[in-house]
Amino acid sequence: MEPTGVSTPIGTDRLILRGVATTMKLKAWCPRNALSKMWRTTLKQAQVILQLPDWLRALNEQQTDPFEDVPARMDFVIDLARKNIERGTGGPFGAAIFASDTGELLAPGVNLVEPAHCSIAHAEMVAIALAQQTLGVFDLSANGRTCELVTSTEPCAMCLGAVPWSGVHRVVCGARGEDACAIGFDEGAKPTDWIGALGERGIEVTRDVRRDQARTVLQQYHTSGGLIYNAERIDTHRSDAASE
Ligand code: AZG
Ligand code: ZN
Repeated sequence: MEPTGVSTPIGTDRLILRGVATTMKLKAWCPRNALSKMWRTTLKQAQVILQLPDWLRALNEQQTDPFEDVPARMDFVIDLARKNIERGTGGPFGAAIFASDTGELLAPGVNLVEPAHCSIAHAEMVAIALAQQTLGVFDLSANGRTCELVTSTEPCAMCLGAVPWSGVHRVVCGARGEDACAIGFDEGAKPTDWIGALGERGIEVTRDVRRDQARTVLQQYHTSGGLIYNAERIDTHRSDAASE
């Protein structure tokens, strides 16, 4: 069935948001320069689809047993990261949302930045959004649920920002941000005491679970020539920028 709007719960394999833009050149009224040709972006047929790779959809359907403990949950997301690079379906990051008490897998996520042409499609964001779509809530703590985000590499600045609004009660991390930076990823500026800041909001952080294994996947990606897809920036603070 074709999507008709925002936030339609459709299962754990696909996330549809509004907003595919078409860019076209058209004549438009421009207040400063009178009528001029300019690029305008329209939002007709607006949708963004983040779809899990086929292998992960299949794996998710088979995966019915709960994950009893934290190391088992971490092994699962590290395996997602490894498979994501081996199958060529995205960057070296895996994540998942689990029900903390039962260990039920609520939604997996892998990094889809490159295949989805979407800079926000980090593994953690995909897992959070899919869990919310599946449960039909924007807050994973709704209905008394206690959920945790387990991620093969600790959250970057963007994903860290998303955590308090997701409703998770705990974040479990494998590799450290510095391990991702060591192979060239830009993980953004995080508060020095980001763990304390989450703690003040009642969100516990557990670090370094299977760190060596998680770091090995990052290094495997690097040595196999995987794309390090940081944005190219124009440095507006350069002293010579104005003269160019
Ligand atoms: C990333 N860091 C994490 N933790 N997860 C992703 O999906 C990333 N993509 N780039 N840096
Ligand atoms: Zn991120």
